[in-house]
Amino acid sequence: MSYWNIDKINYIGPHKSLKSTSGFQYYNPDEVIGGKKMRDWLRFSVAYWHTFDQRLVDPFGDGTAIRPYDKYSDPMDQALAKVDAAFEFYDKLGVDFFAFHDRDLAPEGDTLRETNQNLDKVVDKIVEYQKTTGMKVLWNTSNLFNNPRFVAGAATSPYADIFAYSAAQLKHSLEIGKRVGAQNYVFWGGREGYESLWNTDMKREQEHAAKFFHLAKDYAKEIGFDAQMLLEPKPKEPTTHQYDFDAATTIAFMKEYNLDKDFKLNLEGNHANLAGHTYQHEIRVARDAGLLGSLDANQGDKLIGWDIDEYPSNLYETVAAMYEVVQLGQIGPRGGLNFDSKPRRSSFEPNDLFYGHIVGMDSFAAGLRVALKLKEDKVLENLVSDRYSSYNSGIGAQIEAGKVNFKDMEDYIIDKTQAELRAATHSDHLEQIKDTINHYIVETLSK
Ligand code: XUL
Ligand code: CO
Repeated sequence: MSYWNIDKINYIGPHKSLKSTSGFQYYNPDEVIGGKKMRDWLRFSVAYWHTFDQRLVDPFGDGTAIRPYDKYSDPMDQALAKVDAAFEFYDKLGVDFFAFHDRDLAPEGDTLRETNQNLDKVVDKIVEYQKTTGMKVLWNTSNLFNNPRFVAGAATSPYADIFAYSAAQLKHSLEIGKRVGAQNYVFWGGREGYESLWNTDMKREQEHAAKFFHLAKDYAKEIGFDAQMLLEPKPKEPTTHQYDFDAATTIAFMKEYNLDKDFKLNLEGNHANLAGHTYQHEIRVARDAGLLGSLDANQGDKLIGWDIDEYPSNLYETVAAMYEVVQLGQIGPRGGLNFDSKPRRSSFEPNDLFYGHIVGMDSFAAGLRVALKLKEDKVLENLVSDRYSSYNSGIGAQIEAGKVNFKDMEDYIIDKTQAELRAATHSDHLEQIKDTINHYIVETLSK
């Protein structure tokens, strides 16, 4: 039986049609560019929660989504049917990876024991599918935020029983990660933050979070689950203040609690925007720290201002993100682009899930093509190295080598005139840079 009324999505190449079709115009999975197949550069992943579970609710209304497994009213029957639908979806879309939370897959029981039993049945079915399809798990994670028990946090809950429950739930999720061969394991601390500082012992909560992460990585090692551990920053939503605010804050936390050897970052476009940053900024911060792990692909909307998780379509942003990736040579040691994205509430038909992934995958494939061309032509590389060239010799080289102190620099500079100092600076011609990038986007994609 077929769940999705659409043919397999193939690469059709650009210019066959200017109108979006059910095919990729830029994503050609086996084409080698920049020394690697596109599928290996991009490592696209489908997010189980947004694709198969999300009903397209918003704060003002019920879900509008029509899904092909809606006819199953028993939650376990539906959970098992969703696995069939999911694997047909992956095949038709032509992706190699998927990602999931424990709670995406199966309904909760009354006790954790019952919940784990439900989950194991669905995971059994997933493992069988993996054997025949070769589908890989980019990452799995534990949903420690949805149930009311997590009202005040999971690892940072003031209630010790909730910490213990979270640890036990996570334990099982790590075991599942091992069974499905997940390449990474993500922690997004949905409720790990505070609503108000008046009733919060912030230091104690952060120590508890660090303890939780240490216990998690120790248990993963103990059971031989060899995934790259990742923390996913987000500044707010759902709590007023999330502890893993952005890349820089999370890196400081990782260093303070000695987690930076075992953990890296999973960065998301819309989260970056909520923190007042660009996606490129967050990726650069992680790249510079050697801590880029993986990417959640989505975009926000400045006019809406909350976490709407739109499918990426903004080429300028995908070029900027892929520029960072191309400079690094990879997304992360085992990273990929996971579509933590959903259709708008008004795009409620099943095939909108395909159209969303098509625009997302093609936007990142286009971004990759442009970024590689910028790199090949050394457009920005030359510009940046020229901008700092005064450090290559003379006083600049002495500063970098630590050979001069404040007194030496005073001696060097004290009699230079206003005009001489002005001549030491140069216009950035930023408008020209942006014009050049526009040309690269248009030209690269019209070839
Ligand atoms: C929430 C979010 C999550 C994480 C995984 O904003 O991004 O879906 O990616 O829990
Ligand atoms: Co995410």
